[in-house]
Amino acid sequence: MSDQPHPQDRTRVLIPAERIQARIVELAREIRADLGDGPLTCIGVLKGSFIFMADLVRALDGPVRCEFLGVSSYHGGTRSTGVVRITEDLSHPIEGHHCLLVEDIVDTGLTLDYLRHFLEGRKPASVHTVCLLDKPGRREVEVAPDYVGFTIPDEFVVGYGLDLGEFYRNLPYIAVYSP
Ligand code: PRP
Ligand code: 7HP
Repeated sequence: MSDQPHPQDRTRVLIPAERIQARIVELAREIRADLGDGPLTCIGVLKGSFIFMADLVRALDGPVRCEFLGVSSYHGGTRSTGVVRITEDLSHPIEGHHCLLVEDIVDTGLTLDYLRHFLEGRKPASVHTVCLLDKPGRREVEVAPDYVGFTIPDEFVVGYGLDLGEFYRNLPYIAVYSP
């Protein structure tokens, strides 16, 4: 017997893979329409955004740099610890760059709020934010991502990069997890 969770046991599909892909194409168009076709530094927030980042940058036309920030605040559970920890810094300076912070989900908003200030301290030309999923019902700080893929209810979700205890990130869809 394996101790690995079986996705079908505890999950139900909320957003199928095809809807995610279609929405990402729309988001990429919106972002370029607003921000222009110049160089854009996309900053993926690890680990959760790695799949969204990979699909979004391939949908974006024009010159794109890819950077990553390692961040953790959930430490494996279903509740934010409220303490945002940077585990991996950017690999290059972003001074003067137009930046797009790429998040998988905005929940309490603590991570996005922290990272926005963190990046602004590096003197970029601009910082915009995009998240695939927004759970506005759970905000603890007032933050509003500039671009949102899907607004979702207050349920714990997994898949498409999002985890529970490091499992489920590989699901190609977003699913609600019920314990
Ligand atoms: C998740 C997610 C966001 C953050 C959002 O990261 O990827 O970065 O939580 O939550 P918040 O709005 O309540 O701050 P997590 O700490 O689970 O790390 P992970 O990306 O490595 O899974
Ligand atoms: C973080 C996070 N990780 C996975 N699923 C959720 O619903 C989450 N909210 N915040």
